Amino acid sequence: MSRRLKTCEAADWKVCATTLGIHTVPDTLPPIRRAWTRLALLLFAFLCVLCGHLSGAHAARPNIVFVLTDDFGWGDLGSYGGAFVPTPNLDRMAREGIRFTQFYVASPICSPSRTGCTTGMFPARWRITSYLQTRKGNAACGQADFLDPEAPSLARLLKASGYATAHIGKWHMGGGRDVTNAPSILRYGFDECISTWESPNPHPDITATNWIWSPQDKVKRWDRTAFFVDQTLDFLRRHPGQPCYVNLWPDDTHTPFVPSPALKQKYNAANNPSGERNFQGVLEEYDRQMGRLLDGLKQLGLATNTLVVFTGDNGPSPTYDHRRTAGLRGSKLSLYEGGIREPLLVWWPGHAPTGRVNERTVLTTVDLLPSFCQIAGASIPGELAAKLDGEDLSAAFTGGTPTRTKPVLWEYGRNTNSFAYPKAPRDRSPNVAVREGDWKLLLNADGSGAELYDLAADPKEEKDLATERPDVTKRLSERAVNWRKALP
Ligand SMILES: [Ca+2]
Repeated sequence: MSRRLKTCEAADWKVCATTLGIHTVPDTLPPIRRAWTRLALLLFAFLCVLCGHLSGAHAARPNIVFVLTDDFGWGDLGSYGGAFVPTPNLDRMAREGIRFTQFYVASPICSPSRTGCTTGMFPARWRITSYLQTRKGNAACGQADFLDPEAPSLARLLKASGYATAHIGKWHMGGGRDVTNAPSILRYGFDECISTWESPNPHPDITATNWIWSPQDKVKRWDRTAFFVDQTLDFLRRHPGQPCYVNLWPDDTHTPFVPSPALKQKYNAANNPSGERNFQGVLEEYDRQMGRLLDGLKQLGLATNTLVVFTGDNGPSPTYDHRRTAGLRGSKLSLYEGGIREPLLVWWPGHAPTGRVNERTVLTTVDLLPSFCQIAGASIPGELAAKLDGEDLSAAFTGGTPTRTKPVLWEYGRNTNSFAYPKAPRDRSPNVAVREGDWKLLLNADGSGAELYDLAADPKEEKDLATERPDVTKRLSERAVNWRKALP
């Protein structure tokens, strides 16, 4: 009966009456009793739906589609000043929703960044501080081979509250290369999954070989995001009357850049998997697919009850002379802003205001778990809530400008042998950082090499204030070093 009632909350009262079994009242009952039973079910269905509307339950359980783009740049989007190619679809998303300018990911590289999205915790707490690779490589980095399936999981919490859940796209929190014992993605709270070679669940149509892509793949590299968008829309179509949570995590715009033959010709691109012309073709197609996603939601009648959140997992590589970071210092693999500050677009017609730019709220991917749970009406057990590094800033998704109360902390890499990146000296950061208010401090794990920046005045991190403001430097250094010492 409880499953039937949940369906009732999301359906109109006629559907609800059907769900409750109005058409299956036994014919063996006397006619009078049959009529009274049907009338009672109709009345009950009407009251169920009325109560759902009055309590806000109907509107409070939207679908959530979380788009995590691979290796994306602040300067890739037109709405953030990018000029590589027109990005009309993602710019439309910004015009029809909210664009954030102070959004951060949990790490400047895939695996720990994704761990932050999944767990609502700083990824170093789960011993993931770089990209997950071979077992030998992971050991050299002092990190785990995969995300502990006992770690908190956003999808698991949403599933427990009645959501249908799917992971579609790159995973990179375990599996691939010689790590053959990583738990299935389904262990992390997903009903369904489709993934790439860096996962325990590679889809055969995109993994003909044990590598990012192959010419033998049934779905070609340049059609892969379209494939993931199709799968996302299909999942939503197959779950009418049930709220859905979908990780749509494409592996564009990660190298190798392999545009379609037509786009390769349009941009006169050579066979250069990291070339700018190749990137232009990939970005144009990626933007087109994001438009297909939004249009598909409208065609399914789901646009006003689906929250779409678009961002990237870490900064770009290559940066093409920092045009892809819009001049921010750093890149992928760096704790300077170019590695961790990402575009964030929130599209939720009828709920999020149009054309809003939020320049005040400092939001991070570890805040997504508590914020999405709040929006979905999913409860977080108290013991788990106390462990989270993120906080509920869901008011920002409907146009508010909440102020965070917790600092943001990062660790990237555990030793200098494994982390001699990026190669450009000016982009290579210390490996621990903290942001508190407008201050950002970076330093080495042993407390040396502190650099202090006032991001409100100096977002490009050009003027180190560590010696000018010893009070702030001392306070934040102690905070960051003590945090680092407490990590497993
Ligand atoms: Ca990435």
